[in-house]
Amino acid sequence: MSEFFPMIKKVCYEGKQSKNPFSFKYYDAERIIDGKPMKEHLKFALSWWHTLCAEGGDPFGSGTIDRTYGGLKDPMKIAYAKVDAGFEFMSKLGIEYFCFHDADIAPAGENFSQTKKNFWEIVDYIRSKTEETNIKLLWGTANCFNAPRYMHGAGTSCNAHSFAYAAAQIKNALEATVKLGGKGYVFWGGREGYETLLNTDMALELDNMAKLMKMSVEYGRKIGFDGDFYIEPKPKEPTKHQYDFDSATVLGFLRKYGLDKDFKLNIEANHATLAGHTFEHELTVARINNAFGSIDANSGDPLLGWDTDQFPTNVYSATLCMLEVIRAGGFTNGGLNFDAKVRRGSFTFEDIVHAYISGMDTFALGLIKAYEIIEDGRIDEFVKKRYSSYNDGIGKEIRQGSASLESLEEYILGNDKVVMESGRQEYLEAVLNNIIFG
Ligand code: XUL
Ligand code: CO
Repeated sequence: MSEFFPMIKKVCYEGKQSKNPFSFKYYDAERIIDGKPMKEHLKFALSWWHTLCAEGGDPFGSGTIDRTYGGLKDPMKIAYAKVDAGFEFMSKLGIEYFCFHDADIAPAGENFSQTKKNFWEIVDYIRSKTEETNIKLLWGTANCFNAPRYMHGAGTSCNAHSFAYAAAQIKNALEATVKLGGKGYVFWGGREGYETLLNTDMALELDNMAKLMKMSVEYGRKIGFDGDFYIEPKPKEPTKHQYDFDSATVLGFLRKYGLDKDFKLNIEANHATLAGHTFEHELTVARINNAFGSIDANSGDPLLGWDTDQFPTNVYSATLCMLEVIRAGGFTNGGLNFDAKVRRGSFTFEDIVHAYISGMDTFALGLIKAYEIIEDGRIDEFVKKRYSSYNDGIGKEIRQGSASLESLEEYILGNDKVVMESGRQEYLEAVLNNIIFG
């Protein structure tokens, strides 16, 4: 079997003073933080599609990255090579999880039954690899957005035949998720939205999407899937309006259709940016609604308005993200999937190694700094104090639900001078800097 990443043996933690590019500076997998090794706090996962398949094409140019694994021509041989390369890479970096779309792991055949055969042949091969290693599936999904049959959507298509095809794909992807021991199954509505309301029956489309999700839950539970279903919010791209716009929109949808018991959210950093939110906003909305599930860790570019899926290197953002993860009680079935790809000009296998090391170190630092914020206590203490007027008196009555408009008017008639306090944003930002750089 060929070695695809000969530049590395095992990537180890060497500490921040190390200049070895093939070492972790902050990610020390076994270091115990708050009773758990770092690797369990972070649960890093490799994204099959970007890491093993992405060829660097963009709207203005074709691929720059050779993903033929040594010039292979037969798509099935390439699919096998991806498994070998993926497992070699994960073993060398100490990554214990991966995520896939059905379409990334095996090529489509001439008809559905051939596609299915190809898919299961590779799933079996992946399974043999998971048995030889400690690498597991984090989540699986079906790609119901690429093929022309999904031009009008999949679950929200105007064409029932497209809907049925998506259902058939999801059935197999779910079975594979179970077979590979995955505890998550993602719905990302890649074409679930509309371009113009002039040709769209929004009510029917949303009802149908919910039906597809219900069928998936029913089938998943029947075949022994006891993990979480996730929706991954994204506001635009590819359609002008995506139904899964952001966390709040998705929560409304899940509740309307009674799907909120089985579904949680898979929050992606750059999707939050595209929705006009911060990453931590989306995570907070998920957490306070008990819907925090998993994370697609990447970043966008503030100067570009599309989904650039870059590797995350922003320590501020990773810190605020990990603070939310800790507040949510940590990952259970979810983890940190690097839904990120190297830039078009970074076309060598070595670039993938640098990208993952940098992403993993960024989140390791984020985890360390998030715990420092908690231990420091200044920020939490400030927030607690900021709302202390709700601890007693009229505030307590409001909080407990015993106040009414009449009782509050009565109160105001006797106390109409409202004393205000500063929100101290600049002070809190200085505290954050002090902790991150201190
Ligand atoms: C697309 C995206 C997907 C999902 C899974 O923007 O993020 O790769 O993570 O379909
Ligand atoms: Co994603």
